[in-house]
Amino acid sequence: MSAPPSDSQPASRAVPSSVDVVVVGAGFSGMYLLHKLREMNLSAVAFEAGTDVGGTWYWNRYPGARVDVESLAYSYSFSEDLEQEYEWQERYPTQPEILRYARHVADRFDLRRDIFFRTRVNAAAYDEQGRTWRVRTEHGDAVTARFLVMATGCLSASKLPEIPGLDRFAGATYHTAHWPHEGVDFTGLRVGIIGTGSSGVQSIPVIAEQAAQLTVFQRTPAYSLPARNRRLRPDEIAAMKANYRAFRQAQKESGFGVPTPIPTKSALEVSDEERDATFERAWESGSLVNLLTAYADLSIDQAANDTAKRFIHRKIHQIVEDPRTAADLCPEYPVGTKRPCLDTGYYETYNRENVHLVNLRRTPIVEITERGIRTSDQAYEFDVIVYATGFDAMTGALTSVDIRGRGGASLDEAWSAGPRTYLGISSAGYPNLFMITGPGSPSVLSNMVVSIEQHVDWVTDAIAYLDHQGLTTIEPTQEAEDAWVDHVNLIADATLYPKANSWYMGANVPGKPQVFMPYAGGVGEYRKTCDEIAAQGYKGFALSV
Ligand code: NA7
Repeated sequence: MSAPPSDSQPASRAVPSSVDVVVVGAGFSGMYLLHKLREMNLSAVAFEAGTDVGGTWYWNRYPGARVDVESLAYSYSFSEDLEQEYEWQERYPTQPEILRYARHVADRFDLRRDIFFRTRVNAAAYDEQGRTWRVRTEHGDAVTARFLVMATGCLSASKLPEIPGLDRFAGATYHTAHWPHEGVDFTGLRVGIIGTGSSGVQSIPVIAEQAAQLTVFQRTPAYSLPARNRRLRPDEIAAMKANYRAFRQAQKESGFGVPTPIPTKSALEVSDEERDATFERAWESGSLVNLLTAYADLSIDQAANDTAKRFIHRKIHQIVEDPRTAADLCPEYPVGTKRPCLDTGYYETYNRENVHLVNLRRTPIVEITERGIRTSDQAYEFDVIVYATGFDAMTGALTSVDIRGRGGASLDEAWSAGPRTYLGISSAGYPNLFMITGPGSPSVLSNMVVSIEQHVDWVTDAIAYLDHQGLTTIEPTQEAEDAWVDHVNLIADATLYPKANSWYMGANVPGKPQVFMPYAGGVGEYRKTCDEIAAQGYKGFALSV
């Protein structure tokens, strides 16, 4: 696997022996945290495995990588100056444009001086006597902190497929989440790609334009909508900037962190013509949220959801010329229960002569060989294999650090039957440990920047509250945590989400317990709950002096 080269970052400085807060990760969460902690006059350091800021947008440099939330909405709201002065170029910015934004924020707020790059955190142990966390890095440094915040992101621990012979292939291999910084030239090459989630769906059309041949190995098809990306017009940027405060408020109160009208109608109560026209508008709009919120019951009623499924199947059959390929591209699970994708020319790509789809449901991969990939019916030869096989999502980055709470209890072991948190922010037995957008919070079911800002604000408010009250620790009670886990499950079970084998459920990692990890009750409702808990003196948490 080709490793990304290092591209920047300051020379060696000594890691301080003690700070108020250790932050793990310098993506959008870690950056905003550092900024807020500084404003509170708290000392903090962040450790980051990459050579620069950006998190997800630092690592995922595969061709065609874009965000699926519009730039003017997928941006920080904490600084009005930043909001007003920053110039987004595209409706759905590319990875380089988002990384440029992250770097701009790091420069603007001088964040890098508190970040140690090229530094993974290996372990963190709670010292019950000292009421501090002892955090160890891969370089052997240790730092003591009153608070530990895991700003490690939901999609950071990348995952290779469990296929025999992975090391045998003689050609080049790349994982979409560890793309070489200098890019890859596929010109004239025979390329095999495994995986058709967002990373596959976005990269396949771009790779197909360069490669001599592209063979796509698909286990589960994705539902994908055309992004209809374009350059932003000056008038729409100006209109948003004039209205930003109201827009940000609407984001906070919305279901997905993207303001949309709340649907009231059932998909089953309208005529076929009306429904088709509604879905057509959503398809034309290039917005996932417009599709997912077209009717009130799409996420909870199978028959309602089937109407959206049939609409998208029809679209796929209209676009893809070969009927068998089109049928193979049509998903069967309910729309929206696995992360839907936004694409640029994805289905059209299958009309190219140099692109071939292999349906792994029919002919599974048997092994990787020295020359390529062997399925149950054929051996394929490649110069390059691309793994677009995703992540150990939501928990992988948390449990890959050896976190030990009270009595030396391992977080990894405590979560062996699935993650258990209170609000997706904290876990019983782990005082003063916070997670940003952890499992049990809306996280990946939302515009991540909105959820990140909410969690960072809530966590820093909690720290300020403790300091103001002369308290030292905060930790959820077991009862509050159990009740929250039950609540998260109850909401998930009222939806169609558990009907798909998705990474939301942990289903993509063999052996991972299958529980629905994000909170599906919506960003606005969730925020209200968090605010009420704080207003009631952090109800459900044990606070101690
Ligand atoms: P995803 O969405 O987890 O997609 C990974 C893809 O790789 C998916 O199609 C998987 O099929 C496939 N996969 C994984 N393991 C295998 C094996 N062993 N054999 C064949 N195919 C396999 O990751 P992405 O990086 O595309 O996107 C992650 C998120 O980033 C996305 O949801 C957006 O939120 C942004 P499966 O579905 O498991 O059958």
